[in-house]
Amino acid sequence: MDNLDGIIADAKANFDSITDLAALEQAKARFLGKSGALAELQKGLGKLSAEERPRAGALFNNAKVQIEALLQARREAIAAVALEARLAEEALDVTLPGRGRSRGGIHPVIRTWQRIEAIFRSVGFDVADGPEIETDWYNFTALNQPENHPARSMHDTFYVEGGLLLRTHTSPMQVRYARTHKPPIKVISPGRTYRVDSDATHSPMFHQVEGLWLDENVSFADLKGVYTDFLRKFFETDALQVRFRPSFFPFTEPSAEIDMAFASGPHKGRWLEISGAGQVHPNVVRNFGLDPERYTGFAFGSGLERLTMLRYGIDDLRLFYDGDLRFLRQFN
Ligand code: 2NM
Repeated sequence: MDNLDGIIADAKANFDSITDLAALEQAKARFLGKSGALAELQKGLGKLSAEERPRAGALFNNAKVQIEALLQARREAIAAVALEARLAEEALDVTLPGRGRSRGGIHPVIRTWQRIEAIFRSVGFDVADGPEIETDWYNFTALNQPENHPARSMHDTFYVEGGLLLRTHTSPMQVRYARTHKPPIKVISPGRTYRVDSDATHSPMFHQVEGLWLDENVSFADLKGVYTDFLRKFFETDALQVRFRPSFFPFTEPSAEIDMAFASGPHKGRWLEISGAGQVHPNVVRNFGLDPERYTGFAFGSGLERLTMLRYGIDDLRLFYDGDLRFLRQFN
């Protein structure tokens, strides 16, 4: 029993020299384990006389409690050091500036789309929507396109499975709209369109907006008024000229090409082709489910890319599809 203080001092020195928990558990075995220093002493307790035993037993238990307390204190000290190290390592400097977020923008062609919608809504037009994958009937037949027309060929139209195709213009949306609404029909149909065509001035996917006004007594004169008014609002100038040249489309008769000329700027005084248009063909009105003797009207179709290029002074169509942020950021 005289050894107890020595064993306690040994245990403390030993524990304090240890810096990791696994090694500490091994040290515990050396002092408190089955064949540890205390266990050896415990064997000796039995040999003591009945008078000596209680005092020795009390001393022994006291030593054991002390060693266990030392062990626990050391465990906590090691854990505290580990926690400090972790806190130091994982410390966040909340005063550092953030990475920041760049703001997305609306693509210039879509800005044009939105502006056109607003302009036509302001004069009473509705906006149609419809599928980009169409049937032959909505894309061609309903629009008076002959069965043998070259636009129907695989050189010009993307065909997909199931006899369907990617719409080559936005008119099928107008056919769908006209067949489900009663006159007066006053609607525009902006959207994506697809044609087998790809070079510096043609993209296989491009955007169109078409307009349709059908009612009793709607005439070619109304087309001139509505479209000229649209151009002046879109380009924000009344000083632009508009002219109509005879043309041909299967879905209109008579048909016209619409040209415009700016009074100033880089295009000043030059006639620019801006749209196709015409009086809706009686066969098409019939396919709308309406009587062409009673209902007449006009339709037009314009390219959104072309309108956008003229409005912003963009000289290369391909800039719209390259996704170059230096270009796109200029429209934010
Ligand atoms: C154009 C030119 C002329 C047109 C015709 C129709 C419909 F559905 F009413 F028949 N929508 N759009 C049309 C007419 C389109 O694009 C150059």
